[in-house]
Amino acid sequence: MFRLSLGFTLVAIELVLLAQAARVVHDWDIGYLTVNRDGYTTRRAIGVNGQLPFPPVYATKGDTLVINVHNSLDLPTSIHAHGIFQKGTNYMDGAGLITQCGIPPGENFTYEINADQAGTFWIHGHYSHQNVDGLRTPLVIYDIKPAVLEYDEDMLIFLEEWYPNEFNSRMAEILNPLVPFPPPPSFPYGLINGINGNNTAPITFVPGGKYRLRVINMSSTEWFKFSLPGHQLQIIEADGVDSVPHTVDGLDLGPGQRYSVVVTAHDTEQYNYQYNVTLYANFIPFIPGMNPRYYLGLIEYKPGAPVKTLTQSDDFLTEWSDDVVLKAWDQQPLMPVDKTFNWTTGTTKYSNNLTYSILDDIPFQPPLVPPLFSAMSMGDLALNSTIYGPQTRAHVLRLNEVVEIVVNNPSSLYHTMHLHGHAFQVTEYGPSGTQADPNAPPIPVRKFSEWPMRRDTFVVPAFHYTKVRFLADNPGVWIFHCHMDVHFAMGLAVTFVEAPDVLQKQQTIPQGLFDMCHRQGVPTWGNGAGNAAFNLTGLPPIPS
Ligand SMILES: *[C@@H]1O[C@H](CO)[C@@H](O)[C@H](O)[C@H]1NC(C)=O
Ligand SMILES: *[C@@H]1O[C@H](CO)[C@@H](O)[C@H](O)[C@H]1NC(C)=O
Ligand SMILES: *[C@@H]1O[C@H](CO)[C@@H](O)[C@H](O)[C@H]1NC(C)=O
Ligand SMILES: *[C@@H]1O[C@H](CO)[C@@H](O)[C@H](O)[C@H]1NC(C)=O
Ligand SMILES: *[C@@H]1O[C@H](CO)[C@@H](O)[C@H](O)[C@H]1NC(C)=O
Ligand SMILES: *[C@@H]1O[C@H](CO)[C@@H](O)[C@H](O)[C@H]1NC(C)=O
Ligand SMILES: *[C@@H]1O[C@H](CO)[C@@H](O)[C@H](O)[C@H]1NC(C)=O
Ligand SMILES: *[C@@H]1O[C@H](CO)[C@@H](O)[C@H](O)[C@H]1NC(C)=O
Ligand SMILES: [Cu+2]
Repeated sequence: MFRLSLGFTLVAIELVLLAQAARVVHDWDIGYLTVNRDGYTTRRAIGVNGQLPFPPVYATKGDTLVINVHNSLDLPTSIHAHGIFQKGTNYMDGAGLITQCGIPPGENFTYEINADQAGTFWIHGHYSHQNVDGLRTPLVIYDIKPAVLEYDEDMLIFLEEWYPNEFNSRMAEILNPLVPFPPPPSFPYGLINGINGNNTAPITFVPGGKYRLRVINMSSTEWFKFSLPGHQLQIIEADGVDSVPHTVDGLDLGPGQRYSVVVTAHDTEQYNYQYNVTLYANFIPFIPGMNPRYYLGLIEYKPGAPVKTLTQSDDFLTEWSDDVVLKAWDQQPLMPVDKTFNWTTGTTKYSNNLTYSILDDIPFQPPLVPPLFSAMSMGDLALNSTIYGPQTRAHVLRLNEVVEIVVNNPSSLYHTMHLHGHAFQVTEYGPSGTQADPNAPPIPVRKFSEWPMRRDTFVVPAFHYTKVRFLADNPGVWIFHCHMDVHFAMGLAVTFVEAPDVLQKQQTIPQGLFDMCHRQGVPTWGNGAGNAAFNLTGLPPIPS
């Protein structure tokens, strides 16, 4: 386990840490290696400095994270700190082809990321879905003030799915017009803290101890449930936002989501217990031994003590982690809406026989010029969304307007939506479309009660809509995309261009980012096609 002993001396620590805002430096040589992670398949993967998993990154609020990336791959790469707002540093967001060109093979780029927020985050590749092949790691930023609940130890539990083949070959199969959609699943195995889920080392509990478990879903497609039968989980954080403590039996995490829970150990060391990680796909049928997959790990009070096995029903979801039940610890009230987007997701085969996913009428594709460079170079025209090119799905926002998004999902697929640079107030879930099973119980409308919880990644379950709001207080270009990489690759994304007029005055893109584009022949001036004004000649045609 990865752990840090905190003790009860948080106030003293706070004083020391304030005086010591540090530069936390990591050198990452990102390259291919051949590994067997799940105990079944040996395959090529993406690791760092010759190893996988990447080591977790730890910092303290106020620090600057310095990640010096050397790209030893044969394709461009980039890294994104998921959940970090990048206020004033949009160009460090790492969104490939949105805020930067990729780092070319053989070259270096140094990310400087301000750790202005505390909580549980992760860093992952954001170019060509390299995250799915291994380029992902937890990012924990310790707070300088006491947590919502006291605890003795801080532990990380990061969950990943691991496929037998590389993302691009799986994607080629999914997009192959000759393979019916959806293709037969190549169901992955589950990794817990970077290794085969059934081989993960026991978690040690001391009687009466209190433990903060930071559970991170770094998956790309599959979902996870996490529970610790015989113990209760008190949620105190979701996606880097503190919550009013809320007790649940288990967590249900979508790709990209994180929770911190505080668990109080039993008073005796009479028994050991098991935690249960379930990896499942809700969009394909039950397949015995495959979907779902279960992993049981030991909670060890005393080596050799009998294990108290407690089976739990699949229905613990009645007490699952639910965004509209959680309340924000800072008691921020619901923000009044200025602008609403009401979008409906869809996945269909187009006339070119390829399957695309859409959020907003047209499948997203990056334009020729990364839209951050268009926003910075086009003067007043940057306020007109047309210049970014239709497939960028750019929506220009005014500074400080409150935007409501309704994502309707009238299908049996699930989506997990993530916006860079922001956390949403999650306000409502309800029914969308007609459920495939006529005997299924009707889906109720569920609304927040007070102080809507904020998080940077929310789920839109099958046949549901989800409503969220965010404040456009972060000038920059921010992609809003499904965090299920297959859907993102098929086009399920839009781009928010937030206050480009303010952005132009406030920020300067470092020279290294211009150089990176130029060396790849990508223009850093002009509209989405690298031309003046509204001339978009040169962009690929929109699929129809
Ligand atoms: C490039 O990055 C690697 C790994 O992060 C580092 O070891 C090397 O010193 C860097 N080279 C330069 C020229 O910055
Ligand atoms: C993890 O994320 C994946 C992909 O977004 C999602 O399908 C899965 O449900 C998530 N699991 C958990 C436990 O949240
Ligand atoms: C993990 O171990 C449990 C308990 O022994 C077993 O039921 C389960 O099938 C194993 N999971 C995998 C994926 O091998
Ligand atoms: C593990 O949890 C799943 C629900 O996610 C449940 O179906 C399964 O029975 C549990 N396994 C055990 C041994 O409790
Ligand atoms: C969104 O639009 C659909 C029709 O396209 C409509 O049925 C639904 O009520 C709208 N939702 C909201 C919240 O406006
Ligand atoms: C799409 O597939 C159909 C059926 O296989 C075929 O008739 C048609 O020519 C294909 N269209 C294109 C653009 O390839
Ligand atoms: C953006 O430019 C287009 C093309 O010139 C024009 O039709 C449209 O009215 C402009 N939109 C705004 C909001 O100015
Ligand atoms: C539009 O851009 C294309 C490609 O850069 C260029 O060839 C063409 O002359 C431009 N058209 C106009 C009217 O400027
Ligand atoms: Cu999706």
